[in-house]
Amino acid sequence: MYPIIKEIYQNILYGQQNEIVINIHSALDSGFAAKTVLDEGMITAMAEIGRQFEAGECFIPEMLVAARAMQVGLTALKPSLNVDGVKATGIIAVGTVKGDLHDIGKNLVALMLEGAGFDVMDLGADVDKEEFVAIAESVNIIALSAMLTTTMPNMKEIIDALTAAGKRSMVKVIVGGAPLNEAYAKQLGSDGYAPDASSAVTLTKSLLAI
Ligand code: B1M
Repeated sequence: MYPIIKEIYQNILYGQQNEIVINIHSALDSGFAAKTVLDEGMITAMAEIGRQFEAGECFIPEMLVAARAMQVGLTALKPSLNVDGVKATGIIAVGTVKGDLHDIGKNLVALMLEGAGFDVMDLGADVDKEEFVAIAESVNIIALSAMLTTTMPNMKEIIDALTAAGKRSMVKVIVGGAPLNEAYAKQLGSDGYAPDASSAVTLTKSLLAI
């Protein structure tokens, strides 16, 4: 790993919010692509925190501190993540399902969609199915995130609630999050699955035929 990328990685592990902003700017100024900074420095650090948590080597406070540094880093990186500069049209609602507080992946999806030119309505985390039903006719796509095996089934509840309200045909529903896969997404009755934020942009464009 390049030294500056390694520093960014460590800034997340140790929750260093000021340092991560400085190092991200310095990496971008030295010619590193935003995607390299994100994938190699930042996402790998979150995966390492997850590994440490699972192994009992760190606890909730450390995960929270890392998550805050990640969020600050994402904000610093945001202006550089607009990949192709082409303005896409469509309104996308994004939200993490009820019972789930993980919002970094969802925020990254929102950020990449915005970068691609979509209008994004960010409903936040721990979102009730009623809230998705309420906005269904105002958006083209609803993008759902779940990070816990226990909250994945809430995606089906949202899709069923849209059907019960007679709104399922008005909106596409796409899903993502670490515990999901293509087969589960099909089983839910969703319109598509994206394993990561850039795939979410590609999927959104293909569903809206852009
Ligand atoms: Co939590 N947590 N956590 N956590 N946490 C995980 C998810 C876990 C895998 C850690 C572990 O044990 N290894 C584990 C889940 C196990 C499981 O269910 N299989 C876990 C657990 C158990 C828990 C608690 C239950 C712990 C406890 O209390 N005992 C608790 C649950 C709280 C709740 O939600 N009710 C909890 C709490 C937390 C914190 C609050 C401390 C914090 C979250 C802070 C925040 O988000 N603001 C936290 C964190 C930080 C993590 C890990 C370490 C990192 C998650 C992350 O941000 N990754 C995570 C371990 C891991 O992921 N390896 C873990 C970086 C992010 C960029 O990736 O979110 O995967 P990710 O998003 C990706 C893709 O998944 C995809 O694109 C993104 C970008 O490429 N994607 C989508 C995501 N959403 C999408 C939507 C789409 C498309 C793609 O729409 C179409």
